[in-house]
Amino acid sequence: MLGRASKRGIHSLVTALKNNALVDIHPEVAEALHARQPVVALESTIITHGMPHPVNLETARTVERNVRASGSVPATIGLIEGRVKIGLEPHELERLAEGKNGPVKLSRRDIGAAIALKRDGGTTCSATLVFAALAGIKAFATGGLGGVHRAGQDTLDISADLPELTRCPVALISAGVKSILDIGRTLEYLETLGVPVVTYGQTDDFPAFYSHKSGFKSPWRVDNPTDAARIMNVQEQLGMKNGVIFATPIPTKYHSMSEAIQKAVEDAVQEAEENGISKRGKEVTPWILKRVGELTGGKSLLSNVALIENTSMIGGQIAASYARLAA
Ligand code: PSU
Ligand code: MN
Repeated sequence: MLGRASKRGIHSLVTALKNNALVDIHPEVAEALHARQPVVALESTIITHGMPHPVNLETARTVERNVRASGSVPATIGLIEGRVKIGLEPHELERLAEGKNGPVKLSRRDIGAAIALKRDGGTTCSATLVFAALAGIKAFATGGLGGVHRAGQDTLDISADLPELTRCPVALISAGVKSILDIGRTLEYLETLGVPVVTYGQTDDFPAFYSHKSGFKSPWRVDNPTDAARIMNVQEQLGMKNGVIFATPIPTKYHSMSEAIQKAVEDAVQEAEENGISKRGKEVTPWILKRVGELTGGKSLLSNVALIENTSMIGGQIAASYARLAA
């Protein structure tokens, strides 16, 4: 149950954000939050750095439609000329997708600078979580969460997405983490951080993005939106400030492709190591994704689109269930 004080809190926060010089909440999103209707945040790095044009734009639109179809309001988050947009207008979505103004990839550390220097930007999971939490949005659907990179124990390349989930009480719905990462260490690190990991349907395994199986078990599993929403609700009632990961396996139709894609992932990761790309910080993930796309003749992109179409649908259902529970 949301106490009266926290309901008032959301109302005044929405009003404050509407008047804030830095953040624009789309009127439809502000209205939904005010009325405590379900809202699903969507990230924009997948648009600016994760997929080629025009597939990125088509996918961003489809994902918004899926959220609507499941009874929630979509809020794609991004930076336009230094203003944070919680809910993008169609022309803003196009601008980010076309990359006209050189959008940067934003994690938490980049937020202050990118706003101050009036940049366009795509928000990664970490930056999207920051703004979703700020606006009081409870669910966020994406494709793949970042994680501990291979040899991350030496390079310390661990995505800012992981610690962000300790600070933001938001449910993140993704198809797990990509097998370009060290999945075992990613799960260990999430345990250390105290971030709950829950597989949503299909399997007890923690899914590996292009594949429904990683060989690692998730600590928890649910099979419907109501149970997912109840986990969120318990954390909320206890005043816990961390989020929760609902790891949603790619649809069965795409399982048969996963082996070929996995082979390409291994090749791309090796190339990245040999060419020194694996030392180039935030460029690593986009580079490997692009290379896997080339090596699979576009198959990985098809899978990527399918899995985010799925997580957006399920994210919408979970947000709708949560809104009913919290009412
Ligand atoms: N997974 C994808 N496409 C993406 C990303 C992940 O399939 O574009 C993005 C997400 O925004 C994620 C970010 O938060 O990559 C992680 O980047 P890094 O590994 O640099 O932390
Ligand atoms: Mn990194």
